[in-house]
Amino acid sequence: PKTIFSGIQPTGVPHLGNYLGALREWVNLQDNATTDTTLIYSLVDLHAITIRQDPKQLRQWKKESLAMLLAIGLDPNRSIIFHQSDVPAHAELMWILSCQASTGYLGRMTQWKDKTANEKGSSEKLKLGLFSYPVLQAADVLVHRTTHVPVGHDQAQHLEFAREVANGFNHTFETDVLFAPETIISPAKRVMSLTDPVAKMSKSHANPKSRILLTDSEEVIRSKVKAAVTDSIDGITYDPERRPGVSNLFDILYHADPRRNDHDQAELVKDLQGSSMRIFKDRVADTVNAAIKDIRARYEDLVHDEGYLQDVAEQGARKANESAAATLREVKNAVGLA
Ligand code: AQP
Repeated sequence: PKTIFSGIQPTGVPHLGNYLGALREWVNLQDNATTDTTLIYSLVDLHAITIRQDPKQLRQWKKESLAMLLAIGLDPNRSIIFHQSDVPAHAELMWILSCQASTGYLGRMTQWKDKTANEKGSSEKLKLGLFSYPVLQAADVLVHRTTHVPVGHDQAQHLEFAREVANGFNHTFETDVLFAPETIISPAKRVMSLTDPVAKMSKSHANPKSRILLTDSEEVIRSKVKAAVTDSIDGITYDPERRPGVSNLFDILYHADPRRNDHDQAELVKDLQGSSMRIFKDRVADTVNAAIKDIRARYEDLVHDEGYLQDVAEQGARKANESAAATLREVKNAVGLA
C-alpha cells in the first residue's frame, strides 16, 4: 500500500505555477491511484503563519484554497483534504522531532538562507517558526506514514531533511515507527513570473500582473500575457539563458497544453519560430484559458457553497486525525512519553 501526502499554503488564490507544478499532479495521482493507495492533501495553514497574516484574510484564503482544491478535481471521497491546524498531531509530532533536529542542518536550508538574506543583521525580526518550518514539514509527512510526496524542485531539500529526521529518530529510539518517504518531482518546470521571468511565479509577490490566477477571466489572462516581459530580439526562439521571458511563455504553452504528451517541446518551438510576438502571445493566452476555464467555473460555484465546504473540511479533519493518531501514539511510546 502507498500513502501520498502533499500540501499547499493558503496564502492566496493558487496560480498557474502552483497548478502546473503541483496541483495538477495531485489530481493525476488521485485519478490513477489503485484502491490500496491513500491520498492526503493538506491546506498547510500553520506554515502560512510563519510570515505575518491578517486573520480575516487568512480565514478567507483558507476557504478559497479549499474550494480551489475541489475545483481542480480532487474528490473528497477519494482524497483526504483537510486544514493542517484541524489535526493537532502535526504540531505535536513537530515538537518531538524538534528535540532531534540539528540547528546547523536547518540553518543550511536554501529557503532559510534566501529569506534571511534581505534581513541581514536583524535577527530580532527573524521568527523561530520560519527557521523551524522544515521540521513541521517533516512532521506533516511522517505523521501519516507517507511513502510518496509529490513536490516541486524547490522542496526536494526539505524532503531530504524529513528522511534524515525519520532515520535519525528510528536510530535513536531503536524503532521503525517512522517511514522515510520518496519524492515525486513534478514533470513541469518552475513557472516563472510574467513581470520578472528570472524569479518564480508566486502568490505573495507584490505585483498581481506577475502571476495568472486560476480564477482569472479570459480577458484578464489575455491582458497579463500581453503585458508579460519579453525582449526585443527578433523572432520566437527558446533560450532560457538569453530569453527568459519568451522561454517561460514557451514552457507555459507546452505544459498547459493537454496534448503535450503527444509531441515534444522542440516541435512546438519549430512550429512557432516564424510567428510574431502578438500571435505567439495570443496562442499562450488561448491555451492557458482552455486549460483553466472549467476549473474557474467550478470554483465560482463552490466558493459560495459554505455548507458544503464546511462538510468537506470536517470530514477531512476526521479522517486525517484518524490517520495521524496511530503514528503519534507509537512515537510517544518510543520516546517514553506514553
Ligand atoms: N512558480 C512555480 N512553479 C512551479 N511550482 C510551483 N509551486 C509554487 N510556485 C511554483 C509549487 O506549488 C506547491 C504549493 O506551494 P506553496 O503554496 O506551499 O508554497 P510556495 O512554493 O511558497 O508557493 P508560492 O505560490 O510562491 O506561495 P507564497 O508566495 O505564499 O510563498 C509546491 O509544491 C510548490 O513547489
